[in-house]
Amino acid sequence: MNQDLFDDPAHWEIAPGVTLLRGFALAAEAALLDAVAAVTASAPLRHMFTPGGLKMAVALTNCGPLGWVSDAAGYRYQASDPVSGQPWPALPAAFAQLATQAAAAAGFGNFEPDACLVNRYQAGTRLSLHQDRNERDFSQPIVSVSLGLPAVFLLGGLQRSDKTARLPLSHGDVLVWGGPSRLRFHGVLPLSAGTHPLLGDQRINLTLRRAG
Ligand code: MD6
Ligand code: FE
Repeated sequence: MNQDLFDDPAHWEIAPGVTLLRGFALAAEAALLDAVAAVTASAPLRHMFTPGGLKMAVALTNCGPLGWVSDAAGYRYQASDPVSGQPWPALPAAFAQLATQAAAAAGFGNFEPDACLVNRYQAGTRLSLHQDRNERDFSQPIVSVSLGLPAVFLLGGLQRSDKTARLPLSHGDVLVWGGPSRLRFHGVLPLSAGTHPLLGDQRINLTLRRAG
């Protein structure tokens, strides 16, 4: 755990290639929340099914040229929303700009996302331990933005059985995830009930990716 990167307590390299930028999204908060509302109005949050037939606890949608989907056929990225048959909503400029800036602050230059997965958690919602491996190029990082209620993120290792560390994430925190840690297992503990002044009873997580 390297806490003295740039001597900035808000810029913390937790593991090689994993940097937590505390509060990095706060400056763009209003634009981000407006964009989340616009995206979810045009491509509503929904519960997808795992390839094994289980309904996911997290509700999700996407924006950008590609969106992540899960169904009986598997996990993949595709250009259209399976509910509407229409292209996913465009990637909001506020999302793309924040992602590029956060990636650069963590040492990943020229990050240009083409996909943003929007996850919604409510009290009790958890995300089980997984790897993100549906993207084409694992040299590209993922930028993860936490909004609304706080959550506890589980940071594992490269094997599912590796021990996990608990990382609390709050409104405005940005996690940049890449390099030698790109395929680490990770998850989110069940969300505690609460009320966030701007987002109410939920946590929204944006993960911006270069998928194609
Ligand atoms: C979440 N995040 O924070 C779930 N994946 O709600 C993820 O699954 C995730 O934060 C890849 C990279 C960063 C992440
Ligand atoms: Fe993930």
